[in-house]
Amino acid sequence: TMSHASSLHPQLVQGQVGDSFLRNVLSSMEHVYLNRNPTAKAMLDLTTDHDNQSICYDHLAFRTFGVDGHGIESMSKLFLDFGYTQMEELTFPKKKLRALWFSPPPIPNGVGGGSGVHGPLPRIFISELLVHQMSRQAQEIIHKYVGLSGATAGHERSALASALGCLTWPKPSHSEFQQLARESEYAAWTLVNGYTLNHVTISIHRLKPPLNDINNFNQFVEDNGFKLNSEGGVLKVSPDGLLLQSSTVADSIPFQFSDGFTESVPCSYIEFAQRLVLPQYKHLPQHEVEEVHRRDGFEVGNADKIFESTSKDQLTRKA
Ligand code: OOG
Ligand code: NI
Repeated sequence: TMSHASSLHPQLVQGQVGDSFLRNVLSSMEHVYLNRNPTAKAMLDLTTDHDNQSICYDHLAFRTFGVDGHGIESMSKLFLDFGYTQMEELTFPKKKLRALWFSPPPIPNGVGGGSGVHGPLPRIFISELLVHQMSRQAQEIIHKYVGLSGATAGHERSALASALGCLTWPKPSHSEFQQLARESEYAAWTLVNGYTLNHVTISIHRLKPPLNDINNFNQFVEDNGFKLNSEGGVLKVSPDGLLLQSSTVADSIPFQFSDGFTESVPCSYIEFAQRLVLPQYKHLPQHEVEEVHRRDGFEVGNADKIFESTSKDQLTRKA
């Protein structure tokens, strides 16, 4: 079958038109995210204030239900259409999740020149719940909402929903939310947040000193009164020692369930990533080091703990 990307005009995919459209979509997603998540907004503002800093996003992340076209592919389509490349798979058997990440198109379109979504195009991390591995009860709830969404092809409108900040399915009842949360907090999160941005990640190594060191940055976050996800330790380090990540604990937002009950539910968080220079480029003078010389990709062990940024344990944790 013909790939989706090839059906678009090459100039749209690789030229100014496509680049500017994609950035407009990302900007709307970011707008929804910043309006709902005061911690993320404050951290971006504080980082920008530091020496008139321009910020680069390392990656953006989304969550999905892996069933009937509503999984990773429902969200990845947009990015593949605009020149992204699918990269490695990550699996999380205990959490019943899998993820794929997508690499941005090569320069010049990837560069941007501005800050945030107007800077270098970010990597994209999309995960999905392995719905068929859930209990029958949980599967029934998920199939109900995904089915209602499917009736109006909601999975083909994931980017639109994300940019608008709305769900592609009706609001669930409080008991359905709780039922899912008992089995998988990821499932419950996805039921009430849908395709909205799960987090954006600030590229720490691209900041000015001293905040270009993630330990200094973590201190900066805590000095400003924000709580970091402490699961497995605040700093998550890949086995090769080259990918360092940390994240805040998600903000919460009041959610009105279909039965009229209103309760606050976890929303989104902000992540920080420092990618160190690969051993084969260690000799390069610092001013010649570019993103391609650094550790790329993601790490299962780090990601497994970062997922916990929206968990009840982390949200209710005292200091
Ligand atoms: C994604 C957690 C993993 C990373 O950078 O490894 C992650 C999520 O919470 O949906 O963000
Ligand atoms: Ni992330």
